[in-house]
Order: sequence, then C-alpha cells, then structure tokens
Amino acid sequence: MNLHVPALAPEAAPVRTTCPYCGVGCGVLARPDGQGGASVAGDPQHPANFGRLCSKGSALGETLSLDDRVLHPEIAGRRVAWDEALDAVAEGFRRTIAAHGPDSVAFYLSGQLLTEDYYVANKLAKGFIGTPHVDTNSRLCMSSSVAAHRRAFGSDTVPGCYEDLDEADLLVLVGSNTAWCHPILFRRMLDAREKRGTKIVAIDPRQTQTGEEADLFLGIRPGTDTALFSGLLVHLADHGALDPRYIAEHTAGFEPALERARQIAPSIASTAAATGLTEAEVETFFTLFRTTQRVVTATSQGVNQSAQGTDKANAIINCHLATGRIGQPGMGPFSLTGQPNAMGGREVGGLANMLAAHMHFTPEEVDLVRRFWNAPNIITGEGMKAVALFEAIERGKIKALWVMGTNPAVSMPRADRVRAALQKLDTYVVSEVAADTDTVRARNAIVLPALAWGEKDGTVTNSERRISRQRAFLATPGEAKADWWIMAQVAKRLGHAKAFAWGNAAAVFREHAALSEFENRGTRDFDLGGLADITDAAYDAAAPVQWPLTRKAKAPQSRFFAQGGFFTRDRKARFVAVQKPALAQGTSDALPLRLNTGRVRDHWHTLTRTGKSPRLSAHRAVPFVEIHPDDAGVAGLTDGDLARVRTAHGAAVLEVMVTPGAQAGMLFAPMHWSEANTSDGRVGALAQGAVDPVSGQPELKATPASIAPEPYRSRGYLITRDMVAAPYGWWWARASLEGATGLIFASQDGAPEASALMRDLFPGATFSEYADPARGRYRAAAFRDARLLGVLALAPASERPTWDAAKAFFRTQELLEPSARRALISGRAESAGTGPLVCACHTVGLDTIRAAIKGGAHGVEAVGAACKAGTNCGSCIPEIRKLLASERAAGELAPASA
Ligand SMILES: Nc1nc2c(c(=O)[nH]1)N[C@H]1C(S)=C(S)[C@@H](COP(=O)(O)OP(=O)(O)OC[C@H]3O[C@@H](n4cnc5c(=O)[nH]c(N)nc54)[C@H](O)[C@@H]3O)O[C@H]1N2
Ligand SMILES: Nc1nc2c(c(=O)[nH]1)N[C@H]1C(S)=C(S)[C@@H](COP(=O)(O)OP(=O)(O)OC[C@H]3O[C@@H](n4cnc5c(=O)[nH]c(N)nc54)[C@H](O)[C@@H]3O)O[C@H]1N2
Ligand code: SF4
Ligand SMILES: [Mo]
Repeated sequence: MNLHVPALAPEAAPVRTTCPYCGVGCGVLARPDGQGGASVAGDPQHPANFGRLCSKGSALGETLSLDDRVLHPEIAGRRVAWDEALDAVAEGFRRTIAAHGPDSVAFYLSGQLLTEDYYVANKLAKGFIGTPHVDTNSRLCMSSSVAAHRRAFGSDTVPGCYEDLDEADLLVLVGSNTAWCHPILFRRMLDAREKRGTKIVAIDPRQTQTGEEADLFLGIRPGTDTALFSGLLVHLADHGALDPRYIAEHTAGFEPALERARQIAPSIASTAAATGLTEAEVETFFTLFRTTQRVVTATSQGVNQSAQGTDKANAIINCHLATGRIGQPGMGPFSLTGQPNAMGGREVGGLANMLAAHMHFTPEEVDLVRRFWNAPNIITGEGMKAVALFEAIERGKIKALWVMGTNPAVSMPRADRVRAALQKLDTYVVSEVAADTDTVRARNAIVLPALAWGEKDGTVTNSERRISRQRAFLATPGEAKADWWIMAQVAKRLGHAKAFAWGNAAAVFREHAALSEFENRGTRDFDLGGLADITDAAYDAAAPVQWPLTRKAKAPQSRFFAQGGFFTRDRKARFVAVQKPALAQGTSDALPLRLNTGRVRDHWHTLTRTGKSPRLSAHRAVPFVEIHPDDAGVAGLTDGDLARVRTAHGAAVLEVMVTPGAQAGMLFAPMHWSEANTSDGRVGALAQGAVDPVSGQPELKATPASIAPEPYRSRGYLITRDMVAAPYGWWWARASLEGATGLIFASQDGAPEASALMRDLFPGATFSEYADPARGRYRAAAFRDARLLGVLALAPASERPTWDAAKAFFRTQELLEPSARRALISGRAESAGTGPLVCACHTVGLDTIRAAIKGGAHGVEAVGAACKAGTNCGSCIPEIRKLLASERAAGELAPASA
C-alpha cells in the first residue's frame, strides 16, 4: 500500500485509518483539507465495511474542530508546562504509595484507548507501580461475555468472524440493537437476507429498529434470556437435534447443564410463561433454530449489562456447543463488541481480573509476565472491578486515581454517587481530549491533554479479532501528547526509565506482540508472534489482519474450535449449568416500572464527539424516555410532555416519547446526555448497577423506576451564534447547529422574562420582536448591522415551538433582508420546516420523506430518488421502511373512515 502524491495532485492523498466509534472497526479514508479539517469516506479495501460508513462514521469530518479541546496541561484549572504536570502526577503517586501502599493507586481506562496506550498503562500499573486496581469502562460493556468465554472455552476467545454473518441462514440477535449500534454489520446481515434468504430473529424487551426489520421479533420480559435459551437446549435435546459426537469429543459437563435447563424451562409452555412470550412465538423460534444448521447468535448489551449477564451468555453458548455449531462458516455465538478497541483492551489485560496478553494469575503466568517485563513489583492477584473500585474511592481506600479516555461521572451506574466520591481522592488525574466533561469538571484535577482521533497513531482490534491501524492525518494541536507517551514520562519520573523507553508506537506494539508469543507454544489463544519483529515501515503500512498470527503461521486463523482445541487443561469446552433467572431488584408501589437504558443511532456515549456534529445532533436533540401508551395513560402523560423519572438513586427530567414499541411496565432512556449538555438528563445517575456475581458487570437495563409529569408553563428554543449559559431554573438540552448552538428549553417564564433575557444576552443589538404576553407567546431575533445573532421562541408548553425552520437562518453569515427577518419571527417559518431529521447524511426530515411517499414514492429506492434520503450510509433505511409502512397503513385506512 503505497500512497504516492502525484506531482500535480489537486488535493492530498487520503490516509487509511479506522473509525473511532464502534467495534465494527470500519476502514476510513481521511483526506485532510489543510486547514485542520478533513473529508472522510469508507475504505473500499477494508474487510469490515468494504467502503461503507454509517451516519456516525460519515460525519467524522464534523467532529474535528478544536473548539472544546484541552490543549495544554492544567492543574486545578491553571495552565502549566508539561514538566510541572508530569512531576505533579509522579509526586502525587509517590506520596500516596509511601503513605498507603501501592494498592491505594488505581487506573480507570477505556476501550477507546489504542492498544499501545492500553499496554503501557497495564504494564505501568501491574508491573511497576504494583497495584492490581486497574479496570476499564469495558467492565460496563462486555466483561460478562469475557467471563462466559472463559467459563466455556478456557480463554476469552471470539470464535467467529464477520463472514459468518454473510454465510449464516439464521441470525439470532439477542439484546442487540444492531441497526443502530453496529449499523454496517446490520447492512451485511440485510445483504445476506437478500442473497441467501437468511432469517433474522431479534430478542429484546423493546421494539427497536432492529426488531422492526427482523423476520421474527421476540419481545421478552427483561432478564429472562437464560430461561429462553435453557428452554431451547431442552427442546434441542428432546428433538434429536444435538451433535453427540461433538459433545463427546470436545466438551464436558453436558448432562448437569441439561439437567439444570430442565429445571428452569422444561417445556415450550414453561419457557413461554418464564419469558412472557406466547407459546407460538417460542415454538417458531425453537423450530427455526433446530432446523437451521448455519446459525449465528449475536449478542450485545441486553445480554451483558445484566446482573445475570454471564449466565445469559453461557446459556447461549451451551446451545451452540450442544449442536456443534461453532467455528464453522456461518455458525457460532458472536459477542458484538461495543467500543473500537474493546478487544485490544482484553488482549493487553486491561480488566482487573486479567494480567496481560490473555493471561491470568496462576503462579506460572505471573512469573512469566514478571520475567518478560523484568518487573520489580508484579502483582499476584485480581484487582477491584469498576463498581467496587469507585466504592473503594468513596470509602477512602483508593487515594489516587488516573482516568483515561472515559467519562465515569456520566457513564457509571449511580453516577451522582461516583461523581461525589471523586472528592475523596488525594490525587486525581484525567487524560482527556475534551475540556468540559463531567469527569473533568467534577473537582480540581491534573488534566493532561491527549491526542485525539486523527492525531494519534496506533492499533485497534475489532469484534472479529482484526487489528487495524489508526493513523494520524492531522497536525498535533497545542501541546497534546499520545497517551502512551504521557504514561512513559510518568514511569520515568517514578524511576522506571529503562522499561518505558520506546521511541514510537511501533516499538510498543512490538513488545506487546512479543509478550503474546513469549513461552506460548499454543497454550494461549492470543499469539501475535508473526508481528513481533514488524519494522517501523511495515507497521506504518500495515493492512488489517486477524489474530492469532503465530510466527510460524502462513496466514492468520479466522475461526476457532470447529475441531475442539479449547484452552482448558483437557482441551475440552465446558457446558455451564446456569442459574434460574431473577432480576436483581423487585419493583414496588413507589417504583412500579423498570428503567432500561441504551443508545440512539446518531450519538456516541457522553456526546463529547458526536455532540459536535449538527447533522448527528438533529436525529434526537433532547434526552427522552420511551413509554408504552398504557403506562403513559396511567401517569397522565402524552407524547412530547416532560416527565420526571425517578429511581432509588437519582432522577432526571426527560421528554416523553409514547410508543407501542415500548413494553408495558418498562421505560427506556438513552445514556448520552451529561451535565455539560443538559440541565436534568443524566440518566447514568438513575441506574442501580447491581453486579453480575461472576463478571462484576453492572446491570444497566432494569432499574425499578417511577414516572410523573413535570409541568412547565412555557416551552421554546434559543439559538445563538456563540455559546451562552442557560438561565437558572430552566430545563434545557443543548445541541450543535450549523453556524450556531441551540437550547431546547422549558421554563416557568413568560413573554416579559424572555424579552428581558434577550436584552441581557445581546446588549446593544437591534431586535425584531413579536410578543403576546396574554397568550404567553414571544419571538425575537437579535441583529447587529443586519447580522443575525440569536433567536428565541417561547410559547405555552402545549405548543412546543420547533426550531427546524429558524435554525436554517444561521447556516450562512449573510445579512438578512427585512422580509427574512419578518419570516423568522412570524412563526410561519415553522410550518415550512422539514420536520425531525431522519437522514443525517443528506439532512432530510420526516415531513419531506412523508411528502415523497404521498407523492408516489412507494419503496426505499423511490424515496431515495425523490429526496435523496437513505442513499448514502443507509443507517436510516429502517426508519424509512417504517414510514412507508405507516403511510401505507394510513392510506389503507383512509377510504374506510372517509
Ligand atoms: N449509535 C451508537 N452506536 C454504538 C454506541 C453508541 O454510543 N451509539 N456505543 C457502542 C458501544 S460501546 C456498545 S457497548 C454497543 C451497544 O450496542 P447495543 O447493545 O446494541 O445497544 P444498547 O442500546 O445498549 O442495548 C441493546 C438492547 O438491549 C435491550 N435489552 C435490555 N434488556 C434486555 C434483556 O433483558 N434481554 C434482551 N434480550 N435485551 C435487552 C435493550 O432494550 C436494547 O435495545 O454499541 C456500540 N455502538
Ligand atoms: N446507563 C447506562 N450507562 C452506560 C451504558 C448504558 O447502556 N447505559 N453503557 C456502558 C458502556 S457499554 C460503555 S462502553 C460506557 C461508555 O462510557 P464512556 O467511556 O464514559 O463514554 P465516552 O463518552 O465514550 O467517554 C470517552 C471519553 O474519552 C475522551 N477521549 C476520546 N478520545 C480520547 C483519547 O484518545 N485519549 C483520551 N485520553 N481521551 C479520549 C472523550 O472526550 C470522552 O470524554 O458507558 C457505559 N455506561
Ligand atoms: S459501523 Fe459506523 S460507527 Fe461503527 S465503525 Fe463502522 S462507520 Fe464507525
Ligand atoms: Mo460499550
């Protein structure tokens, strides 16, 4: 791969890199514009996406500005030189260790770090500082899958690869909103359906876009997956659908596991009763699974983020082992990883219960790693897992914490408590790229500016064990540094210069690969021996490659376990006798519902990146809660109202979305909003986080909750060119707009207060205004020399003015004609809007698509031809299909009611 810039090239050659969002790990071609930005396109040569990108990947170019970046080291808000900051970290750690021992120091890392960064953090903590308390946000993400793999396979091995999704005849998606969270894999699944008639089953308590697209949707009761897959195991056994040869030769423990499954779900009827499904649904699913050889069961957070997550995953793996459907084309259990480098973190040993390179804590393994690192302070056992770790901070047991690449003040369960616990620390270090995260602003910190995507260099591993390069294509901004470099500097100051003396990321990678093959001899799945001697030039040019890749192998191996060969002592897999499912906490009269949390299509976690993109911010602009119509009726709520959702741990005020897709008794709210971008929408504060007994992964999907109306007098929006603080007492959510920033708000204020506010915000400006205080309506636009500065609209709460039309006026800096000024505040502009955004790539709204359908576009392609919606990344195709169906249904009903 040699990217020569032709002498007369009109623009720079693209740089091959990898998307920094989800675990699909799509290849990206980034073309820098020479002004700090870049355009991006899918890399046609990358085997994860073959040129496609989803809405988030396509909008990466909109997230590169330096507006909100940390660009210099800071101590308690004061800008300092690197030396001073690094000395402060080293000194803080040294003091803490001297007074309280090395295990009073902790690291909280992230699946968004590069493998090289992760490796250095792990080595520093576990080998040199000598603290076992290193955990990562992956604890909240896929640690239950890791634990299930280890129980079943003896190692944390993902047996399959993406081609299995192309080659399966049945895809069972359990607790995965694939259409929104792994969109490019979902496109591959839909292609498989097109090509070979693959059936898709979605299992989820709520009807998602994935469920809408599936051939069979099973709306199970939360937390009951173990019963469903126990019932399936029994069904397979009773219908002669087992693979006795595979069970006998390659597994152990089948009988007790089946026996337990019979206690949990002996029949179709009992399975239906345990899961809330109908017997017909259960029977259809069981028959499909039994009669289809090529089955992939793909799992995500509906499985992992549960107090019974490890059992859920093992109940699923049991069914694949029992039928021998593993490690062959189109077959196997498949854990879809969330973050871009969740897998890299597992490889280096970033979790508190792993040591390094897929090794644990047997005396031999500890000794091996000690010798390889020449480590003076090697740890000998597991450290505390995330939930316990933050509790230990609260208790004063952990005194120094280094947070890197994650925002726990938002994303940990019981986030208010976690945030408060940070006050107890003596030394608090945050390596970040964004200046204003809740974790940075929680208290005085040593803030270290890290290189961001596009600036940093290294590798990530995707869900199918494929290692890809992230390459720098932008200049280093300010004084930002690579995370691995920062840690190596601190290591030097702690007296470990020799062991942390790498000159570049390639050197770190070589050491990581060398450890993976050190005294391995086929005893460990993770072996990168073939890359241990990679040169700097080869590393720079490296194409994506799967592991294992041993020194002797001619080619990497894409699947595991078709012929057994598990990483247990007897090389046999283990069936697991799972526990009867029971949710961690019961509902009560005070908390009669259950709060499920998760993601939306166009936002990423705590909004520090997707929040910068106007396109991505338009799909869902405010924090919301989905509720079933029956529950909404009981609570006296209608669509669009604001409601207070409460649990035993916290409360949030969210916009109500009434949908029959919600399960009665359940609420769903996205995890994305933080203190930095909403007044009252921090959903992480509400989640209980009861931990899975095996993996320590917290439950984030079923917290007992209540909901009640939160009445406000007025609703409205405020759009300003420059960021302004929201007035005290308002409920608000902030979103990026083209050329502006906007607040959608609710308030007890009326027209007079709104008018006073505009004068406060824009002193000396001229105003176009419309006020009707009696009716509680007010609109105003502020100008300086005919240049638009800001717009405010306020109306009685029931009217909820929308900004779709007004925001268009900020796209240019041009001076506005008097007629445009009048239109801006007339309120007429509203009805000319295109409605809520559906297609993020071409900014096409709901109303436009509806109009296209009414105008005769009767299929996805026709809609695309009429208004371009759905013609780029395709992430919105499920939503377009849904609109087509609802318009069709409305059309059919029309004559009857006419
Ligand atoms: N757009 C977008 N994509 C992302 C991310 C993002 O922030 N935004 N984050 C990435 C990351 S880190 C991750 S981990 C993945 C997560 O990807 P997903 O796991 O697909 O996403 P979630 O929305 O967290 O949860 C998935 C579903 O689990 C369901 N569920 C809840 N309880 C149960 C249950 O008891 N049983 C079953 N069967 N289902 C249940 C929920 O209703 C939800 O629809 O997404 C990755 N991709
Ligand atoms: N209620 C609820 N909570 C959840 C979940 C849920 O479904 N529901 N899901 C959980 C899951 S699966 C996950 S993965 C977590 C995600 O939660 P977090 O990891 O807390 O979320 P992010 O917003 O991705 O945080 C990443 C941070 O790293 C910064 N950053 C980006 N690039 C770099 C870099 O190169 N170096 C450094 N040092 N920093 C960088 C970003 O600015 C950002 O602040 O949330 C978990 N929490
Ligand atoms: S599916 Fe989308 S978010 Fe995930 S890696 Fe690909 S482009 Fe990025
Ligand atoms: Mo995740």
